[in-house]
Amino acid sequence: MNGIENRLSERNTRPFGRRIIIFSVLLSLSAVAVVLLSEAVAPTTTFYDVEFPAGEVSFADTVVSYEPIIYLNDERLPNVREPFNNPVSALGVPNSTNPQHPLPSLSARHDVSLGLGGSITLRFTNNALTGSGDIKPDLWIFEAGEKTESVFVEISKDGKTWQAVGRTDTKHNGIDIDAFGWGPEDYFSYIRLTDDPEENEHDGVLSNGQWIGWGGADIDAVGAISSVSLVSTVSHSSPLAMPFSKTILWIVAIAIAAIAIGYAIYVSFLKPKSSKNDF
Ligand SMILES: [Ca+2]
Ligand SMILES: [Ca+2]
Ligand SMILES: [Ca+2]
Repeated sequence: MNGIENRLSERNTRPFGRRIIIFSVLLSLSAVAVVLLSEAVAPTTTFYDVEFPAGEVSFADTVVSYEPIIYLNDERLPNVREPFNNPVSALGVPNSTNPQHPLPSLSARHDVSLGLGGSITLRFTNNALTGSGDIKPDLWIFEAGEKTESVFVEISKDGKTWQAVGRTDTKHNGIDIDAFGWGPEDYFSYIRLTDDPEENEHDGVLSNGQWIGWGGADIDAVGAISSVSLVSTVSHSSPLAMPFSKTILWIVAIAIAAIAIGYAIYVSFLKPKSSKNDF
């Protein structure tokens, strides 16, 4: 009998060790799945009442070129000056103005001036602009200041071939790319904004010896409301956040979590009481 008991004991001991390992692996996989999901299903972010379903990833990531048009204005000073000639200010989420204080102190400004007729080209690297399939705006230009200074908007898939998608104005900071024949199957990584020189803009405003305005549109941020995340910063056409990929990810995550929870319940409550030999 002792031989049989020993064999039973051995058999119970080994599975318990394996169970611990299996349970740990399942828990780890669940954690990985949750992290992947949190990446794939980013929380909606709202700026100035404009919703960005993909969150902060929606905004432009790098500067391709900055070509301001700079000249001496009536005060014999450059119409675009430091620190409003730093194109990096146009990247990331809006951070230069707020709805209550459209013109905060200069030290709180983080926007870049184009100068009359100047332009800036930005690139989305961890996301791409796409269409919504309807008339809702897909792109939003955050322009600093009390009133929007107009820019012409062009978008590109490869940074070489450009497509005009309209112009912003005082009432419209949003651009609907579906209206120009594009849709949810199109992915754009580049955007070029060119100040409309015909608009009745100032070329720099001096008040009581203090500069309070700069020439042309002042770009704070550029965000894709209709945005897809990209697997690679190199690829322009491999969106991870396709509905199909998300669904698969959800199914895998839920399945792993269910197995882990089921196993925990089994080990804790349903396992035969002989398990005390396991220790
Ligand atoms: Ca981005
Ligand atoms: Ca649209
Ligand atoms: Ca900014």
